[in-house]
Amino acid sequence: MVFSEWMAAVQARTETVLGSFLPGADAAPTRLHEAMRYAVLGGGKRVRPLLCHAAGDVFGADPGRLETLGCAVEFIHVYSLVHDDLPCMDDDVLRRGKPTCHVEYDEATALLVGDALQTLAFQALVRHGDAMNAATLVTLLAQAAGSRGMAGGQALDLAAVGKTLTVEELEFMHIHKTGALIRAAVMLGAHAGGADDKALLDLGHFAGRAGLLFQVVDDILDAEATTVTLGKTAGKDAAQNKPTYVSLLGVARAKELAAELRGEAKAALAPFGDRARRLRELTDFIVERRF
Ligand code: GRG
Repeated sequence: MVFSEWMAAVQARTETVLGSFLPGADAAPTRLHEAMRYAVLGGGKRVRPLLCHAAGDVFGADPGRLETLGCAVEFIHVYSLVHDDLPCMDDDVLRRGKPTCHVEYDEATALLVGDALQTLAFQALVRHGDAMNAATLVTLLAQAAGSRGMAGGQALDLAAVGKTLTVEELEFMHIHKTGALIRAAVMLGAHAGGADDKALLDLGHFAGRAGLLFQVVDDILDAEATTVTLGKTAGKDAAQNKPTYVSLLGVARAKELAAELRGEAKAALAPFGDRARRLRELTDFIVERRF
């Protein structure tokens, strides 16, 4: 199957499984459930579920299991987007080409949507787990989403507004804010396939490079793409005086850095040979995406 067909199939299946985990919009409390479905369904590239599937494929993991693990990470991701868009954080009105959750509903509902999606993620995560494995999976995702992962990265991001960071400080922030969840997606897929310690180490290295690559490309797109193409407000970083790879290095050097990270990510996949084909293709997709 060519990459575009594989990607479309995983995205479609992810949409179905996400929908099956979400309470129906007619179930009480209807406004909250409707808002959860609004935030999760019908948009997004589903990069994290794709990474989870691609990592699991390296070890022949059960696709049904990868579906639920990928959805668990996607629920955390969507919660982070909903909260990030709130006026007290990034204060945005457009996400995935439609009004942000708090604009379409209200701030309190958006806050609860994030809360409820976070707990739903863990419900999804343990659907297939036996007792011990479930503990491993829960620990992995909780650490990635928590104060030593994504939430901590977001705290650093908020504190960095208007400041000049060094490239090392920027990297530290993004390893947590964006990278931690990307890493979790890869590692959960690998765990589902029973990867051994050496393989987990190699994939962890890949995931670290891929997470930074994702962020560097995100910064370039924010500077170069339009709001219509992105489906979210373009030029936001500069407008908010946020340190980014583009503001620190300039577009040309940021593009060189992306090329270096792409090479390093793929080099980390060498031990897996052709079994890591989808991870290589996804690395290219992360660079070549238009939104
Ligand atoms: C609120 C705890 C908390 C964390 C928020 C991830 C995040 C932290 C904020 C999102 C803001 C942002 C633009 C982050 C940069 C990278 C990123 C996560 C972009 C959005 O991810 P995509 O491109 O989005 O995968 P889609 O819509 O395709 O799922």
